[in-house]
Amino acid sequence: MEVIGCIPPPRVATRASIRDPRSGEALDEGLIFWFPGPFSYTGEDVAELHVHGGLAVVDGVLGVLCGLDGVRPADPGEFTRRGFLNGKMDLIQAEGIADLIDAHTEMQRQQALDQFGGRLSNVYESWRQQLRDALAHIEAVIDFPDEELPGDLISGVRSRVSELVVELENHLADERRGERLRDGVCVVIAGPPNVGKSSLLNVLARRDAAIVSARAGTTRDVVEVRLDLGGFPVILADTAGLRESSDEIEAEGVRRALLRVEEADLRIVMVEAAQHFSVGTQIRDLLDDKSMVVINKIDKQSVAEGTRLEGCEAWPMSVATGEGLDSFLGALEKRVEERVGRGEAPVITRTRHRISVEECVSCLKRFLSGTETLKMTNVRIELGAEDLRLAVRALGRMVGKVDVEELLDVVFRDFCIGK
Ligand SMILES: Nc1nc2c(ncn2[C@@H]2O[C@H](COP(=O)(O)OP(=O)(O)OP(=O)(O)O)[C@@H](O)[C@H]2O)c(=O)[nH]1
Ligand SMILES: [Mg+2]
Repeated sequence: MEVIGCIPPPRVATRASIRDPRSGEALDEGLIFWFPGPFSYTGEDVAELHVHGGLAVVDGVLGVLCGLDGVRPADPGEFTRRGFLNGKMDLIQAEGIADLIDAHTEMQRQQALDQFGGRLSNVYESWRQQLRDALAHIEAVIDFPDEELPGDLISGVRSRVSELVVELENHLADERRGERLRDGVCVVIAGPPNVGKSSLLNVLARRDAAIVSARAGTTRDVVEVRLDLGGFPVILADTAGLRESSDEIEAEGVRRALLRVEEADLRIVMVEAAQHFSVGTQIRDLLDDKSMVVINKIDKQSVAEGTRLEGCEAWPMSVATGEGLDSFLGALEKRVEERVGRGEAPVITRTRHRISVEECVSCLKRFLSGTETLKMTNVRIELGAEDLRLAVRALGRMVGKVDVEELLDVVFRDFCIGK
């Protein structure tokens, strides 16, 4: 590969003629960036070629590059992995990059960018630092048993650890908001057959994702679409109409529908205006604080304003004419936001983090119960120190400060190639 001219100035877009060094054949007129280490994404010397996007150009340039000695295509996530190994970011930030690449909605993007920026890492790092200080105090008691150490040293550590347990438990009690925002909020449409569930899904998805027909019992499989609702990601599922059926396939559809209803973060329970007084117990049983009631087909029969079903607020609607749809959508958006909307503090975004924080809390609780008695034996203090060590380790694993090797494949497995 020959770039006409010499190495360009660092971090400046430089126009270049890109040629095959062996044949001299021109491959493209493009841009080249030179990022000398350590001020690059990976911390190493990096050159970036910006070429035209046509398949032939990309294939041609890659073909020539891969023919050069010591050059090979990167593995998925390899650039970020190198960046992590060279200390450019910690594991939590690397996961933020992966989430940023996968972000489909505004709120997902904000959360990922926040995580990449290091806010979550800072929280964990500050807890780890405090625990390391606590551990150092306990170790002082072990190392210098005969010295004049302040008598209330252990009780000071205990009260600090108790405060941390409260902070960590508050962090865990986030109703999985961060994870939900990353994965999408599961909203399920359920109700009797033929009330217009699939019609509503199609309107929200803006395409004919589910079959609609005047015959009751049309939908059997769960039909899923992904939506962006005011910046929040939603996985909306349409399900089979709930009724007793001797048809084996429809009965299986109903079984699947009930499973989905059970797992859902939110439920849209749809009934028909003409029958909303007479809905059976199976439908009424679906109504709780996760449910929103929609009374559809008000173009055929009107319903009184303020109508409720089993005490649940209801939205009268006609999917056919669009009446009532906007007001329902506004309310749905609000409910979704309540589930995943973020407060000031950064939240857990992955199960991996949750497991480490839980492990840390259980080590700290063991420390507290092991050091409860006023008369501390050496063995008790040693065991207490070990509990604190394990707690520090659990937090260290999160940012990638310990047990790094075993974590790398898990973290970088889902990355795309080129990052
Ligand atoms: N008049 C009127 N008809 C509607 C409305 N919404 C849906 N329909 C009609 O109602 C029938 C059933 O609609 P679907 O969307 O298939 O109903 P569903 O609840 O998915 O039915 P199943 O899959 O059988 O449980 C179709 O003929 C729709 O065109 C509405 O607001 N007004
Ligand atoms: Mg249907």
